[in-house]
Amino acid sequence: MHITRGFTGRPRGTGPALPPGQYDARNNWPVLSAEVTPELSPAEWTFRVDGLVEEPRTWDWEEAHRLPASGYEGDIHCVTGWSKFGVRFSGVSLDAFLDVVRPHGSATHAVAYAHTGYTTNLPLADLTGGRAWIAWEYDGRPLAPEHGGPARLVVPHLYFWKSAKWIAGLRILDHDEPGFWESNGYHARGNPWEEQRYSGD
Ligand SMILES: Nc1nc2c(c(=O)[nH]1)N[C@H]1C(S)=C(S)[C@@H](COP(=O)(O)O)O[C@H]1N2
Ligand SMILES: [Mo]
Repeated sequence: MHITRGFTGRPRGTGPALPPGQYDARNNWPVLSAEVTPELSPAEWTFRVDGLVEEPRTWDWEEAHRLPASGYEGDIHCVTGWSKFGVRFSGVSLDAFLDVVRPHGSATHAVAYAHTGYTTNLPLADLTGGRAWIAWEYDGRPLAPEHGGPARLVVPHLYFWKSAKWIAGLRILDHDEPGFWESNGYHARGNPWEEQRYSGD
């Protein structure tokens, strides 16, 4: 399996680094959900990519697992202030899904949506280049339902609200369209290193 190691601005040999205004959650992994955790089995889970693409497509659990395995080992940062060092997610790189559907040249953004209705917007450039995953394992075990299992989006270089739990799909667009938190005052992109917490930051 291909593992990308995060190098989120961490100076070599000095141990983990925190983005501005963040603290180390250590062994804690807080659960942050706007919704009630859904009962969603792998057999019921699907992932769809449509919008401005050549071939819109839906993958079920088995089909998604036939794509090349890929994962992320590194840090995650929540806008409420906690960061977690050295987490390990595995699944499939979003590049593998996007290679199949082939976004149009005019595509610039995406809205990720969950099986529960949660939405979040991202520039397409933040979802490509081996920086975003559909993940179903955490630390080598099935992802817990409260953390987005059976599968969630993981975009670790942005604040973790972009990493939609219970991911259902991506709509590819030629413009930016605010999702749930972004419509409620949060930043359109959410880069923790530039402390893009709220719109206007
Ligand atoms: N579907 C869904 N995904 C979501 C959220 C949510 O409320 N619903 N919260 C976001 C926020 S604010 C964060 S910090 C992370 C939290 O993930 P965790 O609960 O696994 O720590 O999920 C993100 N993805
Ligand atoms: Mo968050």
